[in-house]
Amino acid sequence: MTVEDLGYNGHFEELRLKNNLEDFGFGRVVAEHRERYTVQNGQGEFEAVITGNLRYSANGSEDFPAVGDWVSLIYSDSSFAIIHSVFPRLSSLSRQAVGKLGELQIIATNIDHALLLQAVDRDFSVNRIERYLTLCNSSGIKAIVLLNKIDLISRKSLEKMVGSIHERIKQVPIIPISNVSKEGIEVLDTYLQRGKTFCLLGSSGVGKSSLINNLVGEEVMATGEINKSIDRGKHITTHRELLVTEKGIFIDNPGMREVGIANATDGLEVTFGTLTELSKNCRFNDCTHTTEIGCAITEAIENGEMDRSSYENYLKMQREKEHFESTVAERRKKEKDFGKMLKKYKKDRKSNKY
Ligand SMILES: Nc1nc2c(ncn2[C@@H]2O[C@H](COP(=O)(O)OP(=O)(O)OP(=O)(O)O)[C@@H](O)[C@H]2O)c(=O)[nH]1
Ligand SMILES: [Mg+2]
Ligand SMILES: [Zn+2]
Repeated sequence: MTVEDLGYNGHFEELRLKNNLEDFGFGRVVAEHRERYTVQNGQGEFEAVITGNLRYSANGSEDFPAVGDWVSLIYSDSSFAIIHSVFPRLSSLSRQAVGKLGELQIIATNIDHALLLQAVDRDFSVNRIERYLTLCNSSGIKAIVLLNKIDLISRKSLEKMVGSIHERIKQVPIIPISNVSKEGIEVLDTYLQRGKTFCLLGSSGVGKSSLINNLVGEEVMATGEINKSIDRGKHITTHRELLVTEKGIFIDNPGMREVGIANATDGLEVTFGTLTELSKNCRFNDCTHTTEIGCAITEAIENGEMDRSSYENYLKMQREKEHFESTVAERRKKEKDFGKMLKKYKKDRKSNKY
């Protein structure tokens, strides 16, 4: 395996030289288990931990290595290494960390394409596709929607589904596929490329790992059915894993139940392009598109020119984004106030007030 097969390219080489990292080894993070990382350098895999310096200088979870990252390494022996630094990321897919309001969780980094999977039998939701798209768009990651398990429904139902996505989502390829009949796989194949990174996203049981097996032609990933009533909350895939193949680099993920919007800078604007365009005609610059008179969006909905569910989905995510941002701002303020207090205390102590 070469580093190019792993996704290395001129851009990362430039970063490596610019940051004076010639004396270090380097590799890509292929798995993470609670701050222990598996790094592949083209020759083999290494178990790795981060330097104390990297840990203490980290401002948040986003400064820690994530699956997909290129990192510089200090080898300690043939199977262990220390991660010295994380290369600046080309892209990073993140969401609101589950149960930790105002915190980001990085899903994976340096992704070229996201493969957004939904199963047509019980998982289908255009709202959720828009949600995943927003995550992708806020990081400039191109997305492909894959409607899986089409062997389970009629042609007619499939056409209806594809139509309902097209009504709300433009400019994103939608490929109906089946891991059972293998339909659509050759269409997906045309998007794949050796050395490019594809991140598979979707709920548990939609067939992410099955698709990887199908593309690779062997059972490299565990797959299966989980009895929802007995094993609530379980996943077949339990951790993120980056897999290098002839057809491309695939990042398999455990199914997600929550896709919380975090810092969706531009993500919403891009996902809801029609709505954003329309909003330029609103009477007020700070229109919230809810109760204002002269709102071009509410007007377009009344006229049937704009999809109401899409608009409601937009508002919901916009609120989440604002909530995330205000929580972050509040925390920053607290930290700043604490810093000020500490400074004052030190000053007062110097002048012997205590
Ligand atoms: N009928 C049908 N079943 C499929 C298809 N693809 C996958 N399955 C089945 O769906 C179940 C779940 O597949 P997985 O590949 O494990 O799903 P996953 O998305 O990786 O799930 P997690 O790892 O839990 O996130 C398995 O029983 C697969 O055999 C398909 O195209 N058609
Ligand atoms: Mg899986
Ligand atoms: Zn408006």
